[in-house]
Amino acid sequence: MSGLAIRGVVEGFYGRPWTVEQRHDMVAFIAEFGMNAYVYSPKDDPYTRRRWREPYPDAEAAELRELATVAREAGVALWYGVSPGLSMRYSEPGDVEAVHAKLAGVRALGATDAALFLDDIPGRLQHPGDVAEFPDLVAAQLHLVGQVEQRLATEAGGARFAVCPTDYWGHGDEPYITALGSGLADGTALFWTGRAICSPELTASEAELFARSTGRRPLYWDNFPVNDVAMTHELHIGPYLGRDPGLAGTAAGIVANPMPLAEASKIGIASVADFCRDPHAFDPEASWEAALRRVAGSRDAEPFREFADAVRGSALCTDDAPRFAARLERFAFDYQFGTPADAVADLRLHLAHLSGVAERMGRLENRALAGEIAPWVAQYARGVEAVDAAVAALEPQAAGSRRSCTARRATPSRRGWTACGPHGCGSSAIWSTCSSPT
Ligand code: 14T
Repeated sequence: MSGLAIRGVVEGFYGRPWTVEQRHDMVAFIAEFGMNAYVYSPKDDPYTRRRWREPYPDAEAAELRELATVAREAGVALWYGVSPGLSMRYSEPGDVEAVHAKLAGVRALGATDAALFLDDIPGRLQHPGDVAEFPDLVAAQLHLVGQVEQRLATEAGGARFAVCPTDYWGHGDEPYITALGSGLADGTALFWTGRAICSPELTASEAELFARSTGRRPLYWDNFPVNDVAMTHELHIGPYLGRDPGLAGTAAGIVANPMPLAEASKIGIASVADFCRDPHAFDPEASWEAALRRVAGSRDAEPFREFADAVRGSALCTDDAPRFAARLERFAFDYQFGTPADAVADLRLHLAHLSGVAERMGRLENRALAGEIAPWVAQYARGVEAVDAAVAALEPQAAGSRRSCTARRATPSRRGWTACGPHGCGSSAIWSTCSSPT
């Protein structure tokens, strides 16, 4: 079964854009995973959006040229997306010309393909001249798109072109997207994020509906593993779930929008690449485990896997810490129906192990990864500590429920009970035979 035609990454998040080094490294990484597209359009590169009319100053131009070279050598197409929508006057020939000029400028720097990003702008025409000239936003946008299509055809023969709509998510048959899609040239691609901005699922039947109404297969802009805007407190290193293998025959491609954290994003990106290469063979959990190993390195793979278990959550994955949840479930059962003191001691041993995992995350071989995940590791360590404190508080009661300890319960000293716990006796095996007075 063949994979998706366009598969790659869109540097399209809000927040600090990646550095030149991170981009070069990412191009190599995605090429290794068989991806073929790097869409360049960081929301906070001033020259893509706020100051879209201005050409790149020399230093930034040199960086883009270098990126184009690195991409070309890796066999990755470099798409450049310009986002003029915040200040664009569709009725002004000068503004339309400025869009052409911007795209011609980056093409001269080596960008192979072009995109027009009309996302996250007002949903209605704002400038009086536009309101006077066009019946609605979509008519104005089609006027612009049509001219860009023509210019690219005459000036940049082989360049592909993609449009990101203003309404970029939903069912796919809403009036706006239907009108926009129907007005595009046949070869123009249309981005879509699915049923939501961050879609838990992308299905073949939704893609088919989109294709019927817009005249083209969706080019998915998959908002995974991105964690910008309202998600900055989340670290998205979980598995790539909910993508229908039927997309193989119904989508034009998928580009993943990552986190500003370039290194940690590689985990999600590797799985998006695995999916795109062969959607029917894709196994989310196996791909995820392989990605964790590839990014953390084999020396740290096991502890990193354990940390990552507690950080699986995203729009795609609501099952946040399945292994730990199962461990707590077992504890609850053992505490109630087994030997409470053993249950407490066993869990505390495991928690001690997890706090070792947290400590280990600070010493990862992949230093960039260690740096990026540090705030979440600190939170993880605090969580482990909090659970341990809660479980430790059960110790007197747990010990009290054991016949061998009842004698001592009559005259407990605080220190005595504590000494009987895992910090004192050391293990549940010792605990169960412990009878020494303290
Ligand atoms: F163009 C799109 F397909 C798209 O997703 N645009 C942005 C994107 O740059 C951003 O990284 C992503 C994830 O936050 O979502 C879009 O941006 C938003 C979405 C919101 F719901 C910005 C603000 C929002 F309130």
